[in-house]
Amino acid sequence: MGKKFPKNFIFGGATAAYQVEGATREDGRGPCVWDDYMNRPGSRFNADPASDFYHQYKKDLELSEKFGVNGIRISISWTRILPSGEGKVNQAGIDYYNNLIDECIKRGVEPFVTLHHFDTPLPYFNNGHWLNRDLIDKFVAYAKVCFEAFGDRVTKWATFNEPWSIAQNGYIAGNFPPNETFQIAKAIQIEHNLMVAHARALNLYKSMGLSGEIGIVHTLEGKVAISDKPEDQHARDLDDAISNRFMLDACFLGHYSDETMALIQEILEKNHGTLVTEPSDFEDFRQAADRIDMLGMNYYSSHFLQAWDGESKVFNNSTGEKGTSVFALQGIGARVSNPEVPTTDWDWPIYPQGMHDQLVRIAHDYPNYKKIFISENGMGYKDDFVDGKIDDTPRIEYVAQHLSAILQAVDEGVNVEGYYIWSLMDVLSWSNGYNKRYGLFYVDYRNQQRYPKKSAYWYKLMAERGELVSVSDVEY
Ligand code: BGP
Repeated sequence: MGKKFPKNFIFGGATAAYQVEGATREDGRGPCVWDDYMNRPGSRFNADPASDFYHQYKKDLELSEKFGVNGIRISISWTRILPSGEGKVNQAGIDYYNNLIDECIKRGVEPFVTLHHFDTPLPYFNNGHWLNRDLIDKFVAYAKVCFEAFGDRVTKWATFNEPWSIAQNGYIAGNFPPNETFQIAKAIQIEHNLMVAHARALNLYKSMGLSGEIGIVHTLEGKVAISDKPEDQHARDLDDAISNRFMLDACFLGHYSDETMALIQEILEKNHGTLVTEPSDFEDFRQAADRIDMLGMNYYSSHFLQAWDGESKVFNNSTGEKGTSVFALQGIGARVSNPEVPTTDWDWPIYPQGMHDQLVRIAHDYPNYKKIFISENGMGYKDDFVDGKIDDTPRIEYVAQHLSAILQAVDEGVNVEGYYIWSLMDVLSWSNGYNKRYGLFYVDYRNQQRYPKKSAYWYKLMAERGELVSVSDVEY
């Protein structure tokens, strides 16, 4: 411990509109895909009131200020601004985000705003979602409304949160709407279409003469071969190509490299699919790659890959019953457990080395990157609430190990300017509900009271000292 953070490092907290706001039917908000999905028969939970951030944001920002949190990731709900996705702007939505952004600034908690964090307007979802290229234009038009309304005060923007999760979870793993499984070619097409939408929104921002920074948030999953066997190493390369490299190339090279395309083509051939692109996509990519200001990197886990010739099979552990996950994809590989690496109750390997390696990889493979923010990292945990206190020492240890990995990468020359813990307060988890908690602040969902966890006091100490502190330094 005791390692110093870079000067002006942001100690942030992350949220996403749908996971915190609640109030899904208030003040003229239109429906998004998740409203229907979470209210389907048999659903275990929904987004009302979630953490009631729509009404409680002042409380959360006051706590942020008190606990040294000087940055917050928020996202904008597209259908609060444009209830049917396009057309008439809903003034109440603009007012809400204006008030929220102003409150962030007043509290010294700098907002980092994501335009799309999974919550596509329902009509577009029903009309082909990101497989339908019409959605690209709709997204760029929505982005313009946001840049015009908030661009005078917001200086950190991300176009999308985790395109890979939209593609993988919705079309391969089947735990996000539309719950399709093993549609690997569709997932690749969606990744491409999202990269075009990202590039076009970024190019629009740059054409508007605004003074902030813009980039994208990718989840960068570490990929490690389980053995030295060439076939396991190839499985690693294939999984890395579809999960990480394909989209990083689009964002930072401005094209898909020959090596990346060879891996993607191999996956497409084994899954009898093709990728459709338009020549203008690559002009958009090229311009955006020249101008991207920052990368938001989300990191939770890495996967250990083994070659796999069989049929695809997936089981999603969405209840925290340890040891139940299965993930093997035809034409790619199987994600297997590594007995030397511990996992969370949700079977996510705890592997901070993977975070370091992904940071170094960005700097090495994409030397035109300018800066990286860790835009999400944290540990899902079934916190015990005892007499108003939550001792979440395992979370502190998880985060400390990851911060140490980041500082190691910084020592090796990678430019990381901030860390946004997932999550600021406890939030709704998309496919797990409310018992998988991540927050610095515990939310008692019965009455929306907030309680700072031990991790909040630890985070505060770190922000004050500007150095990594150990769990034993915290009094709680
Ligand atoms: C990321 C998302 C977040 C958040 C986080 C934790 O993929 O960007 O929105 O949900 O993962 O995931 P989960 O809630 O499934 O544990």
